[in-house]
Amino acid sequence: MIRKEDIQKFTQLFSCDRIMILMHCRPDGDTLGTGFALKRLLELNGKRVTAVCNDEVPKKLDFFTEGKKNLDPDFEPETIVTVDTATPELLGKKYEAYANRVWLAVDHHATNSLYAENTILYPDKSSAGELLSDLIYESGIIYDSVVASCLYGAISFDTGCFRFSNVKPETHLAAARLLSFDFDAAEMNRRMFDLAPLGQLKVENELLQNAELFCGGKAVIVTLTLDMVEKSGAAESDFEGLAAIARRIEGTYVSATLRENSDNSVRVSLRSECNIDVSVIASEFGGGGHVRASGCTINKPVDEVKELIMNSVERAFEKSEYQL
Ligand SMILES: [Mn+2]
Repeated sequence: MIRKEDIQKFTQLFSCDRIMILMHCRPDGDTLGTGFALKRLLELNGKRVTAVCNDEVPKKLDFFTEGKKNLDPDFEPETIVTVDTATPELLGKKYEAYANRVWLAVDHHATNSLYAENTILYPDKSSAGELLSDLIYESGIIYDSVVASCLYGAISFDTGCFRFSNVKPETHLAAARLLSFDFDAAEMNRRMFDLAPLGQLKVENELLQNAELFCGGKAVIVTLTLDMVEKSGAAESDFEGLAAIARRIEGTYVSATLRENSDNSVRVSLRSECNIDVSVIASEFGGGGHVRASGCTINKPVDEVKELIMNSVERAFEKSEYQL
């Protein structure tokens, strides 16, 4: 259920104009799907809308943007909205400066720093897509199959195709409503979860070759170096879903996926399949996220980062009576 005051805030957006929708950097399916669903919905209501993002749209997600790679503003906005973006930093260098002008944030991250003038925040929702879908439904606003397909894609992305523990009965109810519109959900899921360039599949294979178990086999760490990316011939953006690979290893409860960036920092993605809260580990290094999925960026060489993360995960296991 959506709170009354949030419905009010949301419907107030329809009396605004020249709206800029900001999505988080390194865009994923949730921020893109939610952003473009909202763009379409506002346009159906006669608004001028521009949807922007600091980084390029990954090829496998460009069906959300009708093939558009670079999302730059079309005009100077009057009203600014963010979707799926917990902190100003996540807007990226180009758009960080807009953070103090955000009128509305629509988000599902418990770590949202409340930087916006108004925040519609539901940490129980699987995705920003599910939240926006509920907002639209409970506001009684008419929408079309484009809005529905974008929202469905957003929910599917953040739930790993409805397989993660963030899926609730309400998630399926929202998806069911969206599926009553005419769009090809199966093809969308195939693009997001099955298809990959050969170069990427080869790198994923290599990633498993360097997998290292620790904490007595209960945790695993894998590393993607710049060298591996270069040799693969695949695009940078092809490697967004890597965190899903290590967590498949049987017997492990926590996984860490390290990715070397070109500025010598290392992006760390953490996943937990037990009661260990990986957002605590990520926040030790200035990051954040969810209990079972979080991340941080560390400005140190990859070997040092590996040791830091392994120590931190080990401490987390020592502290908690972990259970599935
Ligand atoms: Mn999300």
